[in-house]
Formats: sequence, C-alpha cells, structure tokens
Amino acid sequence: MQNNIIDIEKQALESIEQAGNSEQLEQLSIKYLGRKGVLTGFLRNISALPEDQRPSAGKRANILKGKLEKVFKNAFSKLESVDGKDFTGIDVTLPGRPAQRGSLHPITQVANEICDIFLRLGFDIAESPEVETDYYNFEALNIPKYHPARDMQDTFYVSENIVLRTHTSPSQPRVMEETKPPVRIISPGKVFRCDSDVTHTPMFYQIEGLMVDKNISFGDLKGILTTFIHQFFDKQTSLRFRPSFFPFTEPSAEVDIRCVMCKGKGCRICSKTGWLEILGSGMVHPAVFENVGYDIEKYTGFAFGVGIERMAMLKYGIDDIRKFYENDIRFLRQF
Ligand code: 2NL
Repeated sequence: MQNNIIDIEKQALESIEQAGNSEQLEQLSIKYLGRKGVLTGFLRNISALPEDQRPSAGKRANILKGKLEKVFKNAFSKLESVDGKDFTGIDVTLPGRPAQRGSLHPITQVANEICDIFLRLGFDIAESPEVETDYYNFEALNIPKYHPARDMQDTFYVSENIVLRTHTSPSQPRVMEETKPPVRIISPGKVFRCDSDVTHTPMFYQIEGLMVDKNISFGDLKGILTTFIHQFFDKQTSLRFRPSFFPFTEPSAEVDIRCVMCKGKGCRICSKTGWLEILGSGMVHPAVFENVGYDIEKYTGFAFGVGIERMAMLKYGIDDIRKFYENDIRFLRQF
C-alpha cells in the first residue's frame, strides 16, 4: 500500500513534467485528480485495507492530492505562457479597427471662429497670464479698491496681491504699456470667478477686444461689433445698444441681439423679451489710458468683452453651460 502511493506520486510528477501543452495536462489532471481518477480510486479502496493501515493511508493520499493540485496549477500557468508564444503571425484578412477621429472642443471651435473674424478685421491676438497681479486685474482697469468685484466671494485670491484673473482684460494694459497706438487686439482665454450654477461655471472663457487710435469713435465700436455679430450669427441679426456701466469704459453699452431662437417673438431663451444680452462694451475710460501713459488728448478707443460659452450656447441651442465641462463624449461628438 505504501509503495502504491509512492508509485502514484512518481508517475504523476513524471508525466506532468513531460506534458507539452495544456490539453495533455488537462488529461493528466483528470487521470489523477478526476472523479474516476487514480487518487479517488485509491481513497475509495481504503476501506479494503486492514483497519490499522487506514488512517495513515488516508492521510498520505490527501497530502498527495494537495501537492498534485499545486503542481498542476503551476504547470498550467507555465504552459499558458508557452501557448501564447506559439502565435507566429497576424491574420491580415481580419477587418481593421477604425481609428477614432478626435475633434476640437466646441468652446475651442467657437473661440477660434471669433478670433478669425477679428483677425480678418485687422486685430492681433494678445495673451497674458491666468494668474495675475491685483494691479493688472483691477487697478490698471480703474476698478477701485473697494469695488464689489474684488470681494473674496467673487474673486479667487492666490495671495493678497495675486488673483486668478476675473477677465482677460489685463492683457490689454500690459500691451498698451509696451506699444504706442494704434492698437488693435483681442484677448481670448480662461477666466475664473467664485460662481457655480446653471449659467455659471467657476472657470469660463472670454474674449475681450481693444481698439485705440486717433479719432476712434462710438461709431467705430458699433461698426466693428455689428460686423462681428453679422459674421458670427447671420447678416439679418438685429442689434441694439443699451446704456450700461463698467468702471473701465465711459460711456458704456451693453449689446443685445434679436433672439436667435424665436427671432423676437418671445420665448424661454430670451425670457419673453425677444432680445439676448451678449456683449459688454464702451469707450475706454481716460483713467485707463492715464495708467498706461497714453495721451488722452490725442487718443481714444473702444473695448468690449464677450463670454464664449454664451456665444456657443446660442449658436448651437445648448441650455446648460455645465455640459461643456462634463466631458460626456456623446455631447462633445456632436460638434
Ligand atoms: C462684459 C464686459 C467689457 C471691456 C470689457 C476693457 C478693457 C480695457 C479698457 C476698457 Cl483695457 N475696457 N474691456 C470693456 C467693456 C466691457 O466686458 O460683460 N464682458 C463679458
């Protein structure tokens, strides 16, 4: 009996060693460990042994069973890696996987489109840091020390004198400090405000424009902005200029367009007014020119700011600004 179990072990280990592939190994595993296998048969026959030999025979058989299970497991994993290496070529007749084509984010597309319109009108692009000094973000733009826009509720402060820019205007005094008029620039980019709901995200995109020269008038402002709106939406779009207030312009005007959804009849998008507010603008305040050293007797200029998300929402009929930043590929693929 003792010899018998030693023989079984010896035979099993030898044949496992010689097995060349997982199929042979599978057969061996059935032969030794299967329900009708050698070891099961051995265990079943224990009752035929003399009583004093039964416990030790049972114990030896169970130990061998555990050992063979481990050996099989190792042998299988060894053979699996060998099986993989048998693969010698590619099946060139299989259909290929189509490459996924990427596309620009809708905000980038709209920003590019707006920049292109102004580049054709002779504007240059001016960029500046997203982390800005208090001076260029507020002071240079005539936003006084205790103006509500400077509140920590509205502005992200990095330190006492450093903020995440709340508009892209800071690039404009930066350019004016270094360039004599004429100046014709637009500043696209990310801006940041402590605000978050259906129409506000804490990070959003803006494009601001600035034109300075001798004899620049409110008529130039109207002409340039009308051309811009007609090119971006369509030539039939009506505009209206409403008096407004900004610390950096005087006079200031807000620009509305006829509702692109209802064409002025009144709908949910325009809150039944028939008009949509899309731009802030005005003639550059003399205090801004003085801050950058421009002669206010010689030069005048206009400036404006437009939110890119809002333009994209109106152009494509999107009702929730947060959709731009959820990165749902099903949304983004539509553009
Ligand atoms: C808005 C308002 C505006 C400006 C931005 C500006 C820049 C300089 C001087 C004067 Cl350097 N003005 N920028 C002017 C009027 C309005 O933006 O509602 N933006 C979304």
